[in-house]
Order: sequence, then structure tokens, then C-alpha cells
Amino acid sequence: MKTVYSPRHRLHVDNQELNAGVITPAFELPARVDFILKRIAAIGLGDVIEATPVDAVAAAAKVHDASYLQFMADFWSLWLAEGRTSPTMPYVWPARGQHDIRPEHVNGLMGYYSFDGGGSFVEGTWQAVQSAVWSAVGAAELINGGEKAAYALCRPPGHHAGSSTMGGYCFINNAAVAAQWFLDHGARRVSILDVDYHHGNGTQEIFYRRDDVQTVDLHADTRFAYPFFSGRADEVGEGKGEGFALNLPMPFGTAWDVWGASLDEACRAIEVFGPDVVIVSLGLDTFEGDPISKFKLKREDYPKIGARIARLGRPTLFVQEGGYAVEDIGHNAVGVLSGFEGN
Ligand code: SP5
Ligand code: ZN
Repeated sequence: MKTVYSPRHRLHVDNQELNAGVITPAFELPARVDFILKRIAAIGLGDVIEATPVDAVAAAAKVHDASYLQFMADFWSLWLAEGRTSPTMPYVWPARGQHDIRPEHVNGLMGYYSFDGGGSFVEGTWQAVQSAVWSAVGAAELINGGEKAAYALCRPPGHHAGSSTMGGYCFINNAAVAAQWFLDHGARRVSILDVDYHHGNGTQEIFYRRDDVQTVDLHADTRFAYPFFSGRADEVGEGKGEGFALNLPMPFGTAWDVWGASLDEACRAIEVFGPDVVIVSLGLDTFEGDPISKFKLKREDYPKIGARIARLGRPTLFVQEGGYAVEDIGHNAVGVLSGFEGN
């Protein structure tokens, strides 16, 4: 399987996050990509191709609001204009009883275009974000060119990014951009299978009223786990999208017995939908050693994920999402991919 990635991901670095009342370095680090690339080379998974620049804004504008993309493009100059150069994150949001009105000042705009403080910006963030779209589109092109599968090693990740909101380390929803790209290049139906520990709230929101993209999501029960405000089992889509969203929440402590059974249920729903392409939002934060998550998957479980997805028998695009056990992420991510390939 070929991998597409851009070294520009590295420009998104030295981010911070607010964790239990304390500002700490973000868990989402450039080294995640290094460990994955190292493992790809170690097992000889296949070629690693540097992503070719494409018009990321044009591709993203098909699933995101233009004003949201413009805000992210402008962010660093707005920040500099305030005399600031340090990494930043949003800190104020419109909540119940307030109004959905767009402020003018950059501090307010950050909140307007986010749902949490995870949209942490540094000088190179927007360049890195665009390069992740290059990777997603480049890998999708490989599949349309006849590859049975491809891996978009995107960073920053994307599945929490909604049509006009960043958060959860995500800015542009790479998997959603790829899904729309496939639809615009011959596919009639696309399934997005999200195996990240966290509910892919952004992906679900983008496609919630649509019947051409099915979203299937395995995640920690959001009554107790981030992102808290979506991902319940009774969220099934709306309007003509009703029946095209499937949520499979699981309790803290879930290990392969239960998780694997949910994956099987997810795959059966995908078989019923009958997509032309499957996109896997590939998070590895289900791992027992993940520092921010509470599932118990083991290293040997990851190839089984790939093998089950392969049995769908569809062209498959893997898009990198979360996973914060940095030294294990290579084994776990590449475990899924090699399991898919049957070795
Ligand atoms: C793409 C992705 O996986 N995003 C995850 C974003 C999670 N952000 C909030 C997590 C807060 C977890 N706090 C854990 C503290 C551990 N000491
Ligand atoms: Zn996650």
C-alpha cells in the first residue's frame, strides 16, 4: 500500500492545550508521523510519496464554509496585527442563551469558529493544515487510478472539524474532503468508517442530512467522554440523511472482544449501504497505552481491524486521525494497514 504525506505537517509544532486547568504541550505532536514512517519503512509497506500541492481551499470549500476557511487563512496575520506571536487557542464560545453572531476581533473569531480549545494555532498551522488536504486528495487520486487502497498520513487530523468549526486538534476534515472528492470524481456512495477512540463529530455534522455519505463511528460513550455533545446511539441522521449515520458507543475499558464485535456490526451496515469507496478515519487512540483514552486494544488487535475492513472488498482510503501513544503509533497504524493487505 502506498502512503501519501507532506513534510509540511511539521510546521504545526509547539502547540499547547488546556488540560484539567493546566496549559500543557499538546498531545498531538509531529513525532507521531515520524514513528509511523519509521514503521512503514521497517516492514516495507510500500512507497511513501510526497503529496503534490493542490488547491486545498477549493477542495475543502465543498464541505466547509468559505468564511471559516478564510478565517483560518487569515488567522496568523490577524494575530500578528494584535502584536502577538505566541501559540494560541480559543477561549470563549457562544453557548446556550447567547447569540450566533460573528464578532470582529480575532479573540472572538477564534471562539466563533471553534467548539473547544483544541484549535491551537502557531505560525505554520495553516500551511500544515493545507498540506494534510494535499495528502488526502493525493491518496484519493491513487485509488481512482486503480490502487485498491492507499494511506493518507494526514497531520493535523480532521474528524472533529465541522463545516465551520475547528477543535480537538482538527481544522479541515481531511476524510470529509476526500469523501466529497470521490463523489465529484465518479463515486455515487461513500462510507466513512471512524475507528478513532473519539466520536467524529465533525464528520457526522458535515454529512448528517445527506444520503450519499454514510458515517459509521465506533467510539467511547460520549455521555462520559470527549467530545460529549454528539455521538449517542440515537443519532441516526436527519431528513434524507436519516438512517445514514450509525453510532456505536462503548464504555471505558472496552477491549477487543466488544470492540471487534462493534467493528463487525459497523462493517455489516457498510455492506448494506454498498459504497463505491470506504474511507477509514484511522485513529489509534483506542490503544491500551494511549495517554488520553480509556480503551484497551492491544498491539495484536490492530491487524485484525485491517483484515475485517479488507473483507468489505471495496477500494479503501485510510486517513490518519488520532493516536497519542507516540512510540506505539507506528506499530498500531501500520498494523491496521498490513492486516488489510493480509500480512
Ligand atoms: C483527533 C483526536 O483524537 N482528537 C482528540 C482531542 C481530545 N481532546 C480532549 C482530550 C482531553 C483529555 N484529557 C486527558 C487528560 C489526560 N491526563
Ligand atoms: Zn481521537
